[in-house]
Amino acid sequence: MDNFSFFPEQASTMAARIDSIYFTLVALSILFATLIAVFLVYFGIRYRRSAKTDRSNILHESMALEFGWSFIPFLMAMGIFGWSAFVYYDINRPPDDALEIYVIGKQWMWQIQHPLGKSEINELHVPINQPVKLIMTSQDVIHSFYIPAFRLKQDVLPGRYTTLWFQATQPGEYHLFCAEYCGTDHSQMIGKVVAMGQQEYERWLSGNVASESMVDAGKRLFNDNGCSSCHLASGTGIGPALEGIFGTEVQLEGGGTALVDEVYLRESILDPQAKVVAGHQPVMPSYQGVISEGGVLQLVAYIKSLSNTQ
Ligand code: HEC
Ligand SMILES: [Cu+2]
Repeated sequence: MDNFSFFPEQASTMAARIDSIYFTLVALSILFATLIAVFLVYFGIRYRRSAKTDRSNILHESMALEFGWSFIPFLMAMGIFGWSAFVYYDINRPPDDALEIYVIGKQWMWQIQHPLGKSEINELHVPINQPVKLIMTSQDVIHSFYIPAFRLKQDVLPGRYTTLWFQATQPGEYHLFCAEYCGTDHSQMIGKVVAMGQQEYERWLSGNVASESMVDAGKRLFNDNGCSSCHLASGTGIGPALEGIFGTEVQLEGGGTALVDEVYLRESILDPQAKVVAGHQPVMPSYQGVISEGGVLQLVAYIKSLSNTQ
């Protein structure tokens, strides 16, 4: 408990912005609670039954008062709404140049996969002063990825990808908690985020285990599972070519379009019949139960790499 604090240090670019909203709300609440309490006591004493206070000239209506106590709180509420919405918007828009790291939550641990192949359990190493985007999913129940020092928290859901982005500002080790009750050992589902300088991070990334990058692993799965026999780069196979599709809109059978993002790719692999590409037969087999969530992430990374032509 010695390193537990109610106000952890502010270690991300979002932290100070969120704290300002928080402290403003607390200050306003204290202000109004105090005002009401003081007037309550003051009037209670002043107009108590035995007091000889002047009770003539009772005020029955006042447009100015009505207007004032409706309009001023309204402005305050809208101000807080606008301010919070502004911050919320930024929290939900990862910058395009963010470093992408994949996270899988499972009972009861966090599995982290770095694009260049390094993977870790219950630890997340990130560089400071660079936006990092986490693409997260769960293998079983709902978890929640929570880093108090960054003031950020995002649910991690089975069957979906959610994202969380941040930019760490100081090197250090920070608590990582699962913030959604997820079963017996939920309280043990803890880890740490290690933020380090760019060079240290590079060194850490390239250190020991020369494992396969996510793209390479995805490419291997793509060949091993027969994807490559239907999805030919030439587009002449049974399935559509996957080159360059990421980030585009595809036409669907029966009208409509879909944006090709991580969620769409995952669905195309696990539930191919959910959205059938126009001009194709629904003949792709489902890989539900065949390829793990980790494998799907690697395939997604590989298919994304087919669209990186710069
Ligand atoms: C039997 C042939 C076949 C195999 C094997 C196959 N697919 Fe497909 N795939 C298709 C067809 C046909 C479509 C188009 C119809 C549809 O959307 O279901 C498709 C669609 C897709 C799409 C959507 C493409 C788009 O343009 O929107 C993706 C992504 C995809 N497959 C990935 C894979 C991956 C990854 C594998 C291997 C794990 C795989 N496929 C294995 C035939 C196949
Ligand atoms: Cu959990």
